Order: sequence, then C-alpha cells, then structure tokens
Amino acid sequence: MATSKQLQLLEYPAYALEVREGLSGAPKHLPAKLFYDEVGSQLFEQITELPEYYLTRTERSILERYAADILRQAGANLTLVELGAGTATKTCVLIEELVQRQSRTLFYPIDVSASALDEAVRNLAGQFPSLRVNPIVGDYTGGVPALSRISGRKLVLYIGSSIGNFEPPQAIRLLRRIRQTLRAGDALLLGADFAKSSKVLLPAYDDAQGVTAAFNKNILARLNRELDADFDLDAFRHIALWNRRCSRMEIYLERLADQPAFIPALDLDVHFKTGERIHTENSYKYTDAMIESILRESGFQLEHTWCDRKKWFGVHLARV
Ligand code: AVI
Repeated sequence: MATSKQLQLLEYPAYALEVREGLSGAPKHLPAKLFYDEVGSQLFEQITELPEYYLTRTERSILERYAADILRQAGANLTLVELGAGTATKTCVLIEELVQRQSRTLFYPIDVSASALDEAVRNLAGQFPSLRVNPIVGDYTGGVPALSRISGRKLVLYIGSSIGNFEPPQAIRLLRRIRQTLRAGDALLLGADFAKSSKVLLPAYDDAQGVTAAFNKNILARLNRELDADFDLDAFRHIALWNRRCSRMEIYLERLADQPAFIPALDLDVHFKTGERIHTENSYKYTDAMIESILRESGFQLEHTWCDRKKWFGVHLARV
C-alpha cells in the first residue's frame, strides 16, 4: 500500500524523484532536461542570438554554405527525419535545397513539443508546397522504433549540438538505437561543437548580459514554481568551467550562503555549505577522434565533415 508521502509524490511531476536523488547526495546535481520548460526554452532561444554563443550561427553558416554538397553526398531521393526538430527553422536551409533536387519530399520532424511541431508544419507548408510533413510527437532519446517503418533512403538530422549534452556512453546508446532503425545506405547528419580555446568557450557559457546565468537559475525557479520549493535565486551564482581533461564545459549553481532550502513536495530540506555547487549541465566539445569513435561505436561510419574556417563547429555525415 502507498504511504502518504508516496501519494503526495504522485501528484507532482515525474522528475520529482530525480530532484530528490540529485539534491540529497554529494556532489549535488540536477538533470539538464529540467532547463527546458516554457521560460527556459525562451531563454535558450535568446542564448542562441548572443554574440558570445557562436554555436548556432556557426552551424547555420555551415549548413547555408554546404547544403548542396551535403545533400549530394547523402544520396538521391532522400526522406528527411529530424531528431529534436522543434519548429524546424534551422532545417529550412536543407529543405530549400532538397525540394529543388527532388519532385516530392517527405519530412518527419520528431519533438516532445506538439506545439513546436504544429508551428513547424504551418511554416513549412506555406514555404514548400511539394514537401509533405509528418510530425512525430515524442521523446527520441530512447530511440524511435517508427523510423524502421519509413521506406526509402533516410537522412536523419541530429543538429544543434544536442549530442554534446549527453555523457559519451549515453550518446553512443542513443545513436545506436537510431542506427538500429536505419537500413544500409541511410545516413546521419550530426552537428557537434569542436573543442577549442577556453577564451572562446567560457564567454559562450557565461555571457556578459547574464542570459545563460538566468537560464541556469531557471532550473531552481522551476522547482519553486512546480514543487513549491523556496530557493532564493539571489543566493546562487552561475559558474561555467572548462574541463579540458573531459573535453566539456561544466555548468554549476554555487550557493553563496549556507542557509537550507525546503522542497515541500518532497518533504526535503536541502542543506548547503557556503560555496557548495549544484552541477546542472555538461556540454561536450568533440575532437575529430571523439566524433569518429562515438560514430564507430554506434555502428556508423564517418564519411565527411564540413566545418567553418576556424574549425569551431562540425557537421558530420555518417553512413550506416
Ligand atoms: C542545447 N545545448 C546544445 C546547449 C549547449 O550549448 O550545450 C545548452 C546550453 N547550455 C548553456 N548554454 C547553452
């Protein structure tokens, strides 16, 4: 029989147990997926426009410059699939090129957000009359079995450097699951950020306007909103560090004073020492060897890499 505490938990979001686990032990941590509620998603959109956050515009410029090359190399008669497509705005560059090459194009954008996909369908239908959009609402991180039922040659887009927010073994697991739903000749287009000087990386994750700090703190604001917690946001400081050994940016919230916080939904007092940190995100920065290795280990073969002149960002085509 469920205890009253368990019953209370059932009324709260499914992530509540992960929050309990992450804030009870040491070092404290919270899952980065919690960033992306409505407020967090808007803050992330703002991040992508920041002068310091080079990732989005560099990837876009690579896609703009090499769209024809990428599609030629991917093969004829392609069906496009996009993991985490959102409103699919950045995909338009490739779609624009693709609809000129083939008379009929199918596009399967996959995302957890039904409203983002609705917007994608509306925008794309107006722009590209010969494109058929079949949205799939769902979480792609556990794989997408429906992909194996799509006939024709598929090009799966996984752009935006989202792969960098997975630990490498999880990234391999995800790519392997996707690989299992593909056939010989199908391809994956992976956008990943390259390892580079900390002089470039640190400002990208700790911008002058404080948007990334607000994005990071929104994770606690969300716990206040959704779990009735009483985190004082001003008592935390956003920290971004470059961990060269692990080739990743690490994002933390550092507690400035040692008062506890209380999360009524979990009946949990969270005790902090002054200076104690909550680890909220890793963002892996890949080397050529790391890219080659995660692709090989997940059953793909790297065929071609396109990058910008400074080699800050890479778009990689891999074949099954
Ligand atoms: C979504 N993802 C690719 C972003 C990144 O760069 O790792 C999330 C982010 N975190 C802080 N700034 C942006």
